[in-house]
Amino acid sequence: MKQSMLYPCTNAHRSFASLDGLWKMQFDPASDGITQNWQDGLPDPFSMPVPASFADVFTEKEKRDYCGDFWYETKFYLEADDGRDVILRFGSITHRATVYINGVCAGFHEGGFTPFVLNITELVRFGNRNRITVRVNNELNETSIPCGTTKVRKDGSRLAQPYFDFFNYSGIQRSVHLLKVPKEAILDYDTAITLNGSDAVISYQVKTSGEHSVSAEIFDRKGNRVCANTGKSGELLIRDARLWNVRDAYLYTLVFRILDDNGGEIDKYPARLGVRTIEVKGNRILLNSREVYLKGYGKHEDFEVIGRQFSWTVAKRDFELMKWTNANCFRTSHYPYAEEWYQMADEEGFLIIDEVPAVGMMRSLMNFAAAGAGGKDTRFFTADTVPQLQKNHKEQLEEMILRDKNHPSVIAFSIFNEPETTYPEARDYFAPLFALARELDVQKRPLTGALLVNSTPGKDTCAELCDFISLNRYYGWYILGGPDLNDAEGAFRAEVDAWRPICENKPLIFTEFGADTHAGEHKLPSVMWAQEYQNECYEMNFRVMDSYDFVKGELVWNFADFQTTEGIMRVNGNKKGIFTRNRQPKDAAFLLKKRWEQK
Ligand code: GCB
Repeated sequence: MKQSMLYPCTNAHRSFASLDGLWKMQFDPASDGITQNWQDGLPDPFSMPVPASFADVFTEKEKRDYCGDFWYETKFYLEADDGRDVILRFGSITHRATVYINGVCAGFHEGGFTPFVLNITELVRFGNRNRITVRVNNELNETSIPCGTTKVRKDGSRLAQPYFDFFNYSGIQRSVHLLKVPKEAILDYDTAITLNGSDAVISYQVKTSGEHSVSAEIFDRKGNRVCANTGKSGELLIRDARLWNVRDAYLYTLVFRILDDNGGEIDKYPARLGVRTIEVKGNRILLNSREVYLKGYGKHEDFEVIGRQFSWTVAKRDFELMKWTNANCFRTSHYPYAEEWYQMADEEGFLIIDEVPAVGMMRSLMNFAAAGAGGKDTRFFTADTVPQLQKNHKEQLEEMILRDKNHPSVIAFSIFNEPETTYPEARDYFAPLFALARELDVQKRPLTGALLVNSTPGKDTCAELCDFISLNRYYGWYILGGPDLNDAEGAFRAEVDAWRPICENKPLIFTEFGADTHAGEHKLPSVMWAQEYQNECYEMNFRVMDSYDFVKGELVWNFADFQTTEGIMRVNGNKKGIFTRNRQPKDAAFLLKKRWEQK
């Protein structure tokens, strides 16, 4: 295990301070900060909130679109040494970061959507002020997850050119914590759940950094202890277990303690436990052995001004809107979201398909365009960059699973979004990633990946790796939109017919479908971009989906309008939202609310 990803908590042994606030920042377009010793202090900084996506706070285009190296700096006071380790934890820095403590390099991390921790005990000055400097880089290339390229303009400035359809928000985008943890500490744990009649058996494994024994206890919501065991691994039996269910999310508390030889406590970590099982049987998805139909959204972490920064208030509004439309599920398209999203989903009883940032694995700007236009094969998985890409992909997958594996809300992992899967090298690339996920996830959740329009039976090489098939399909938009909607229906039916033999034994869900819609636009009869058309397009899609009993879920694209790179295909962002970017309903929200009430 690379690092402990446990979310910070406080108790008699552990404490943390938030380092969020106003930091200093400076762009480093010549990438010579290191040679100028910026790690010892930034020479000409401006102030910048942390966490934040820096882009949308600026009024100047070159700052918003800045691509390259940039630095952050802050200082913190550390009280006297109390014998515990001092750990610096970044919720995420996009996309790569080198961290310096008092001018000395403490570590490097690549991957913009997962936390990383650094043990800085040897680098800090106790009873003193300490400086953190971070050199960040937000360039995209074909080994980065997500993929893209970086263009150098005539004046030498760089511009991110994503192979994906969302703005390349970057910076220290999630919270920073300074933790104190005991030298002998709980590092990680796994749980796997089996239901036995009305009882539940929880097998657990705990990793610690020492040899002392571990105790495990489960408490119910009222604080009553319902079972206990000792040992770093074992089983816990909950009699008459209250299950965790969709919109009925009962959570127990699971407490691990490291005990010394006299029974004294060395460390303690409390976690929430939702008792639920998830499996695919034949072409059904079963939650607690009962079939569940997935209804909901592909989302983004995206909001006005704050970009990708997590906001409890925006997230709460999103959950309220999802509940209002009777949804039960969302996909974290196209990257792992801030940890707080999963905590809220655990509480609210929402199902999550958790996606690794493997998007843009096709040489095409904004990734939808080439496919929609019947685009050409780029043989992406035959390039020299592939071994390094796969290494990064594995690391991102491992970090996501390590971080999210104990959330009851997480019911599946998605290993990719719309790669070029139409030739055998793609399968060679993805098979080891699926194998890795199966090995790492003790709960053995179903695995999937969202397939692009040209990944059809006979052409696609990766669907067979998936436990359920996920299709992104834009019949009525990129394919046969507007006046051709009737033909779109026929073409869509023909494609779903072709999936039937595969789906005799595998569920099929739609992970994307929809139509760009301008919230202010109305037209009778309808035209593309008007609200009436968004409804008609959805009605057509639902007619088709309802005719196939192996279709087991529908996640519309997208929950809300979101920011993308500038371009002729986008009107200040992607407008396929069911809600506007500031979270007000378009007409389609009422259609979904009604449909999902009955579904
Ligand atoms: C897709 C992509 C998604 C895009 C969407 C669209 O297939 O997975 O990232 O935003 O299409 O709206 O074009």
